[in-house]
Amino acid sequence: MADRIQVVGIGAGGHAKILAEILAFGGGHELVGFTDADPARWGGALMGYPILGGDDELAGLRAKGVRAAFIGVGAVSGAGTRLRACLYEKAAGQGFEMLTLVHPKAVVAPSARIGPGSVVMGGAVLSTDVRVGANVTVYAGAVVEHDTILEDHVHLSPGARLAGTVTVGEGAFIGIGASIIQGVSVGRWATVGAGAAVLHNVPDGATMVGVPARIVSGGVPGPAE
Ligand code: JB3
Repeated sequence: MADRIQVVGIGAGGHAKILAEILAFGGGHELVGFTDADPARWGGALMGYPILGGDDELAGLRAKGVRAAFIGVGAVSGAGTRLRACLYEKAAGQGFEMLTLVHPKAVVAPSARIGPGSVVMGGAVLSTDVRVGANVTVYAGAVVEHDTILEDHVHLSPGARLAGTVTVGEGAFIGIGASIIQGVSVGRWATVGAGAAVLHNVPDGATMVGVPARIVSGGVPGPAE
């Protein structure tokens, strides 16, 4: 089908597989393949789609008419959201349309807004007047309640639960099953650990873990138990 929009995925691991499947639900796109940083994988395939080479291939793909891209890396060990942000800025700067992908079994309120390059996976809920920036990942089963703001490059892991009017700052990473009560602000590039119960604001760049959550790095540590 010549009129389908050609797409490249950037990164060819576990996260990318999920996005390839979500893309296929829509039917209006053709995934031409992936780039990957690991030369050992070049010439191989993921989900039946070719791994075309490294990110140096992107400019040539764009010139050949590949119009759109998604960031296929999730939380590659140690790189977190910063690598995703860097890849997003690079691809957008090369003129790729950064695809917004929403799984058909996600629940998205009509008043919610989702920015370019952001992904909402199956079973996730975005409630009334939620605002999602660019290149945000909302993993399966995450619940984002009314008026909450997810700034650019935020990552919500599976089953994270955010009450109403929470703000999650640029690039923050929220771990699997973490809960954040209403009105709390999570700072830019902060980390909330798996299963944490966040009752107070998280400073920029800090890591908060536990129930109730306490700062363990990057801010003023909480009192010892
Ligand atoms: O836990 C869940 C539900 N998902 C995890 C996700 C959030 O993070 C998942 O289980 C993994 O822990 C992780 O997924 P990701 O980022 O896809 O990791 P992995 O499966 O290890 O694959 C990463 C791929 O990205 C590898 O093939 C790397 O070589 C490649 N990569 C790393 N840096 C890159 C770059 N590819 C490109 N194109 N450019 C890079 O800079």
